[in-house]
Amino acid sequence: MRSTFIAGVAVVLAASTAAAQEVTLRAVSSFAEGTEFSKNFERFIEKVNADGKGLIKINYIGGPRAVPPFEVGNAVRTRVVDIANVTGAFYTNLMPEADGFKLNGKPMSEQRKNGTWEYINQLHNQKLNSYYLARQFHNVPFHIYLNKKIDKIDFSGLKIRVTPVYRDVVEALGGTPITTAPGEVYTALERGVADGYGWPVTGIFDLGWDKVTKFRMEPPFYSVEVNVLVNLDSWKALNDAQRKVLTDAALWLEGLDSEKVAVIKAERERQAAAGIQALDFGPAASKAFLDRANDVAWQSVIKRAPESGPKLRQLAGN
Ligand code: 173
Repeated sequence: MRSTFIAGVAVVLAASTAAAQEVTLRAVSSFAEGTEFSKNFERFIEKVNADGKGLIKINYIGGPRAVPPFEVGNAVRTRVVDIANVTGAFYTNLMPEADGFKLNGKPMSEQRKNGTWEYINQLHNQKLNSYYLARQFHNVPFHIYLNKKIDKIDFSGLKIRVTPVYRDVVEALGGTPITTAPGEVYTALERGVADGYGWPVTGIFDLGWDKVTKFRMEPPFYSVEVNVLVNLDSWKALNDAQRKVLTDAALWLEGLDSEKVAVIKAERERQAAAGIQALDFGPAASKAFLDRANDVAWQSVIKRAPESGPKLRQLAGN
């Protein structure tokens, strides 16, 4: 009788200790739920919740309806949320050099070995009070999509929807940049407020933009970066086992980039089938565009971040 009672108490104690140790993190994405640039983050959450049972759980609040895209960086910084899926382009107000991450398209396995991850993590620690848990989509490029046909790579007279990703190159080529969140792109095109927009090669079908897009300009340029950031105080409050669940899932998430080769091929075919015409001006014009795009972006990053800009450029090696 007595030993049964003691065993019972021991079980209850063990259960309550485990329950007390399970931490719940609040998560948001800067992209709409279920769309291309949220999907893998959502898979990451499922994995953490499965692998971390009893230790750590992520409560996914959702996409831009929860926190506007350009405020997600600040929401992580101030611990309004614990973890976020967000591109550096959306928090350049807090970290101007975040605009330089698109200029490094090396696989994360390499960036984690050669000191790039560590340096970018330090920048996040200092400027965004956050931990740089993962970077996704290093092998997915951007394009400029247009509704007016051009006969050379020149945006004179065109209004083009941008974020910091495309602003400098659009201006350098004579276009008028208009900054909007992704959620406003459809209406801007439909109303003719914009004649085109910057966006990755993937994802234009998610919000129906294929219906308001005529051309995709070649060549592809830069490298998409969507990061998983954890508020630094939330990160420090975790124990080793909890951090391991997140870190293992982060490496797995980065590995999902290998799926993108096939996704990009399928997406280009789907765009062609939807009547979106590629505008290709040949190898010489493409090379000139890529050189210009690279130059103006680094100049802009280095001007706004004179210390970290050159260091990021050296790490990117371009
Ligand atoms: O165009 C954008 O909104 C943008 O900057 C971006 C960045 C990464 C992935 C998708 C879009």
